[in-house]
Amino acid sequence: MRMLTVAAAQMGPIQKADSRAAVIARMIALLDEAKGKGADLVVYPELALTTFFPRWYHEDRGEADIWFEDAMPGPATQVLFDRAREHGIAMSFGYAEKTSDGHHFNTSVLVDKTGVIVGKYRKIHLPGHAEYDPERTHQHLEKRYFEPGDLGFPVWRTLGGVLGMAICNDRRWPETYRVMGLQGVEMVLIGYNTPSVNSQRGAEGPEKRLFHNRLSVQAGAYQNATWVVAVAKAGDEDGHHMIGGSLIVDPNGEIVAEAKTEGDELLVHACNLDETAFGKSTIFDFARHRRIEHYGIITSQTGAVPPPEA
Ligand code: CDV
Repeated sequence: MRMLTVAAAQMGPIQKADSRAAVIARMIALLDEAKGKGADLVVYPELALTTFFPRWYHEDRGEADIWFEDAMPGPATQVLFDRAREHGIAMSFGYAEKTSDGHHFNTSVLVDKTGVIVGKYRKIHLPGHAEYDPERTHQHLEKRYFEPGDLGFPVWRTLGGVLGMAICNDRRWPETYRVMGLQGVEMVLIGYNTPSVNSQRGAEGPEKRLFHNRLSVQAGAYQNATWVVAVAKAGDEDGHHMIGGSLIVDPNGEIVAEAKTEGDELLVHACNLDETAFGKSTIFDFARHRRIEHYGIITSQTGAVPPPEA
C-alpha cells in the first residue's frame, strides 16, 4: 500500500492589518500539530499569507504589490520552510507571486520533505473582474491583480505518488481535474477563499456555496479516480465572511474528513494512493473509454453557442 498521510490545514480569517509574521506563526503552529499527528504533507489555502486582498480596490494597480512575494522562500517565509524541513514534512500553500520580470500570478507551490520546491502552479480560471463594479455587494478583482496562469496543469511524481495542484475557482471546472487525470494524478491539492455570499446574487448564501464546494470537489475526485484535498481560508476578514468546509475526498468521491469550524483547524487522513487504481482501470480507464473524436469543441471554443432558433 502506498500511504500518504495528508493534513488539510484550514486557516481562519486573516485581517488586512495582520503581519506576514503573525500569519506564518499560525501556519507553523498547524505544521507542528500536523507533525504530532504523523502527517507527510500539509496543505494550506489559496493566498495563505495574506487577507483575500482581491476584495479591495486599488485604483493604482502598483499599490497592490504590497500583497505579493517576489521570492519564495523569502525573508518572511524562510522560517516556515525551515520548520517543515526540520519536521520532514512536505507542504503546499498559495501566495501572490510577483516575478522578477514584473508578472503577477495567483500561485501555489509544492515543497518536498527536504524543503525543495518541486512544483509550482499558477491559477488558470481567474474569477471576478478587472475594474471597480458598483453593482456588486463586494469586489472580486482577481482579473485586475493577476494574469491567467501560464504553466498549465502539471503533475509531479513525488511523495510516492502523482500529485497536482489547482486553486479555488479552478475546482469548479471539470477540465482542471481531467487534464491532470490524463497525467495519472492520484491526489489534487486545492486551496480556496470563497465568499459566503455570491456578490451578484445575494440569495446564494453559505449553504449553497458549501454545496457547490462539495459537489465540485467530489465530482472531480470520482470522475478522475483521485484523492482531492480542498482547503479553505474561512471566517470573517474585515467584515467579509468566507465559507469553511475544507474537505478530504477519496477516489470514490466520498468525503473522508470535513472541517467543523471556521478557524485554524487541521483535518488529518491517511490516504492509500493505491485506492485510485480501481477507478482508473475500470469505469474511468481513459485509454479504453474516452472518445476524443467527439471532444474537439472543448478546446476549440470557449463560450456556449446554441443552435439558431427555428
Ligand atoms: N478565490 C476564488 O477563486 N473564489 C471564487 C469565487 C469568486 C466564486 C470561488 O470559486 O470560490
